[in-house]
Amino acid sequence: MKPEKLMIRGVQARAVLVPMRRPLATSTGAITTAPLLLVDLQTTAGITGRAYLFGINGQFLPPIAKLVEAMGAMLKGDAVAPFEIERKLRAKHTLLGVHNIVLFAMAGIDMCAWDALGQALGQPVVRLLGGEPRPVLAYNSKGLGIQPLKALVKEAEELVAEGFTAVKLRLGRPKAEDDLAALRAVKKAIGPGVTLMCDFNQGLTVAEAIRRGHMIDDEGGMYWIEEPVRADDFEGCAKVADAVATPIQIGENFMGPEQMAQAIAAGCCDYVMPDAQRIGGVTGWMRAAALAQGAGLEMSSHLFAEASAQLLPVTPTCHWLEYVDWADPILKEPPELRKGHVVCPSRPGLGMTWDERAVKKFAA
Ligand code: SMN
Ligand code: MG
Repeated sequence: MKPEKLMIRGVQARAVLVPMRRPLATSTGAITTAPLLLVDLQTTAGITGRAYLFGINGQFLPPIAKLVEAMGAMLKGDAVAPFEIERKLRAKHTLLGVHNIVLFAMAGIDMCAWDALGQALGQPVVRLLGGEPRPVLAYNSKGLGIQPLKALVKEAEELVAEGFTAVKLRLGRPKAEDDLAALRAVKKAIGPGVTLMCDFNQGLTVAEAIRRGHMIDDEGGMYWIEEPVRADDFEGCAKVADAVATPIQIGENFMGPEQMAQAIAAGCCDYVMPDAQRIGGVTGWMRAAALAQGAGLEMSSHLFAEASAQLLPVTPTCHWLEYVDWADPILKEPPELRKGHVVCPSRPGLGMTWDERAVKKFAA
């Protein structure tokens, strides 16, 4: 099939609330179900491009769905050409602001468009981008939320037993010494051979982040400290990165490559981890990957294991894939794991098809 024949017929969005096997408590609250928006982009050739968005909270899904569908109507009859789609949607939303949920909706459509192109060419997205499918090193990020130590230790052992060589612990308890106790308990449970990251989910002030950062430095053995302060406080985060020896990781809240460029210019982190939805889909990711390459910063992914498995192999400073299984129940073929890696499938497109029975069951 010639991709130039591929035109957009319409876009639909369906909300699902998928139960999580391991609820996740962060410093900003607990997530017990995965609120996903399933986006289907229909083309004239009968191919449907598919992607999902993560809504954080089920109540946020309807407004994102409305935006996705409004954008779909603007694109009716246009070619499935991600750069052209991006140009048009950015122009149409300039005065509203290409930010936050506008950007999420655009990213959903972008990922669908790349998926449809991959299906039309019979190739996985990684090959469309010039790469080859290969397994990507992953950390198990499904749990280790803020919870009592006994449950934390048990979960740490279970997550490592799934074959991973790295796990991520959520921190940001009211008292620093309670974070330290959690860190020590998990470190002891996983042993010295397993890499440990931690994530404060923006929970600290700059002064407190420096204090807890020094505590973590003194303790030793922490691979990165993620989002210690408010996500858009690049100046504050730069102070933390200067003061603390443990590498600072941010990026899941970069709103497009433009904001990532600002963060890099502020010198506020040692590593970056864009999120396929916030960075602007496949298109935004590739631009972010060039920024990370230029700055010499290792780049990891945030959530979206399926799309990230296609994107990290073509990321010059490829670092870690964040693995969660939250979309597994609604996927016919969930990501395959191999020795602590996520396999990049060679199925066409992003390789996701919905399990319609499960979609019906979990419909919001
Ligand atoms: C996170 C973000 C959003 C939802 C769940 C968890 C967390 C992470 O910051 O990095 O995994
Ligand atoms: Mg995080």
